[in-house]
Amino acid sequence: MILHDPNASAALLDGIRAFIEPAHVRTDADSGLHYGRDWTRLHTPNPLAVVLPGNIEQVQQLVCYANEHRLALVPSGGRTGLSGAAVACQGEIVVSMERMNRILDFDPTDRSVTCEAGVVTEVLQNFARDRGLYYPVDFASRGSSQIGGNIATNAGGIKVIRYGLTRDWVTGLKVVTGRGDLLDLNRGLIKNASGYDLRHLFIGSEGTLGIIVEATLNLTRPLREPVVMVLGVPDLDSIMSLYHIFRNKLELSAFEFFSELALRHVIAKGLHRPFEAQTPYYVLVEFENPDGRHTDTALSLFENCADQGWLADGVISQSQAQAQELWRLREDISESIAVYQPYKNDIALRISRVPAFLTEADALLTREYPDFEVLWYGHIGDGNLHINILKPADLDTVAFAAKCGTVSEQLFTVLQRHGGSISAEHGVGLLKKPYLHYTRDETEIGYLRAVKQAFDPNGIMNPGKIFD
Ligand code: 2HG
Ligand code: ZN
Repeated sequence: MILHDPNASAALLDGIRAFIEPAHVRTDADSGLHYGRDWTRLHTPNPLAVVLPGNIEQVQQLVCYANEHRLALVPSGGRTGLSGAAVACQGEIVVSMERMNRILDFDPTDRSVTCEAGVVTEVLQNFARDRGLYYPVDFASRGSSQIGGNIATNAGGIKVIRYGLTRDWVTGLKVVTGRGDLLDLNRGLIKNASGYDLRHLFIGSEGTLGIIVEATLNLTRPLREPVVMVLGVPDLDSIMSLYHIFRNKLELSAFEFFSELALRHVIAKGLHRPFEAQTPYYVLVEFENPDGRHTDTALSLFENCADQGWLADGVISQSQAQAQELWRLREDISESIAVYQPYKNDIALRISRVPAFLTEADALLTREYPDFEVLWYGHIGDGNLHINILKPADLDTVAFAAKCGTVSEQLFTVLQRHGGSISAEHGVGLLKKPYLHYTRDETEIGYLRAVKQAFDPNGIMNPGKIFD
């Protein structure tokens, strides 16, 4: 229970200023707005304060103080999340990791790097690249998202088909639990069969168990001369046929899709069509092609698929610059539609279930939203679909959210029947909380609550996120 008395807030914040420099305990409206929300825009930020600790000791002191005074804390990274997990709309204290942004250690033998939680993803990627290595967890918000936030949502992105999720790269974590204890989890070990691996509880915990303060991450060798193909596809079934055939013949580092309706939004922002033909769907395939060694295979796959009627047109990148341009057709979609306040779905299925689900979901959405613009895109090679429903200009936000909420129940009923998850990579946060039971049954949620209770007995860590 959070016992927050507004009249006492000034004194409480002064208490924090005793161990964190006053300049880093902010209460101005701009900071509240800036740090009090993520990329979702449904909730109005209303934090009590924004605190920017500079080291682990200050984080620990803050958590202990919050326990003593029953203050709610919202851990905050780059705030690029899409589920409202970093939103502070109930007088919480935002704990921004922004100042804890140092890369602390690099070991070429271990091929690992240790950094503070506030390191921006792209900074880490560049750090690895400068040492001839690669941090392969990648997504459009790489320029702002932070490692701590990535870990807290188990971020996925565009290379999962080859490299897995954030979870697969974390070999060590330092966390301050909701009790204020500092845990040093797994310490970079590859093998460690010494009981429960608490590191994995914190990965994807969305700030509800404690605060991630430091991480050790594996690096790998960079992709060798990656090549990108964009293919124009007539229907959803053909996408799956392409997936099978391309995956069997090439080692893919990405297999993404987007619809013509989605493409139109990035074209409107100034990008060029990949080729003249317009098809209902497009697939983006990426694979390594050192010395052009797989070009012939890719071209013959293209011919075969065209003969089968699975694709109508396509393009293959001739340079890294062109590959990046083609990537933008997919990566820029989310930002290009933000102005329409889309209702976002980020669902996951086993790949074998994707075709049947797609058919049912497509029929449902066409029936229920005949007048709404529904955009399909995502990491279909991972079984991860982003279904975005754009708000019609003449519909107010509340009515739109209500309608989308109703259809979500129907959509998630279908998803549940196919054994899917209501979130693949964006997390539950506030937005998907009402639907968690479609993915986790009550018994399992009971265990989640027990875990929360063990790490955060006073319920101060990001209360109201994932479940109540
Ligand atoms: C992406 O894959 C991001 O582009 C955002 O996960 C997805 O906008 C979305 O729904
Ligand atoms: Zn995504």
